[in-house]
Amino acid sequence: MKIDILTVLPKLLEGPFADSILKRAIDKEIVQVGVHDIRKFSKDKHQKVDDYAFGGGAGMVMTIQPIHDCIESLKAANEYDEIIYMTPDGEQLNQQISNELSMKKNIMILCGHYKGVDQRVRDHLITREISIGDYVLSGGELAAAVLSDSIIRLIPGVLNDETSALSDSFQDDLLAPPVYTRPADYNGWTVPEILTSGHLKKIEDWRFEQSVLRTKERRPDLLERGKKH
Ligand code: 6GU
Repeated sequence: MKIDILTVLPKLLEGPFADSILKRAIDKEIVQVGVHDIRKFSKDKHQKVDDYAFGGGAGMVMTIQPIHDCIESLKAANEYDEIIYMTPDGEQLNQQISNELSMKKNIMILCGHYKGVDQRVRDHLITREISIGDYVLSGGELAAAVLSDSIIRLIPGVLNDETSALSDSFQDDLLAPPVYTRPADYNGWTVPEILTSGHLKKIEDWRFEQSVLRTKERRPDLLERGKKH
């Protein structure tokens, strides 16, 4: 899979892919992540990528030309299943969307800045618009990193048994159960006895119970949606 991210602030996207699971996925060549600086495509003599909004009002708008040229240069080299625009007024990201996107071959992600991009980019070049929640970020870069992380970890071969995504919260509309590690007694704070009993079946049942309990307490809306329990 290839993920190409288009941004005016490429430095913001260095950190998230430089460590841990995402770095390993890139090193293993399971995913290729390209970060593309939109400014390099600007034909303006000062490499401008934004301009005042028609009709007035505060804030700058990202212009079409550099974005269009950047998208076209990538399209000339690869076929894309989706060209996603990160925007707070998009469809809200959830595990189902990440699952779906993790099965695609190539995706492009456009990060907005300032007051956003010229609407004609969204009308003519973008296939899907995604938000990561009801709050406003300064730009789409952190949201693009969140989206990429949630997708990449689901690609077969990225996680091993120990980090398996099957036991993640949300994967079956249930939150994950509590987890514990050594020591079994930390200054009188003990772990549930069942977990040190060695009874695998009982442990599995306990974990499922805890998952349901936790979901009922914290996210009853998930149980409504799942209608499984
Ligand atoms: Cl995708 N972009 C920005 N700028 N803010 C957001 C967002 C995206 N999702 C939630 N807030």
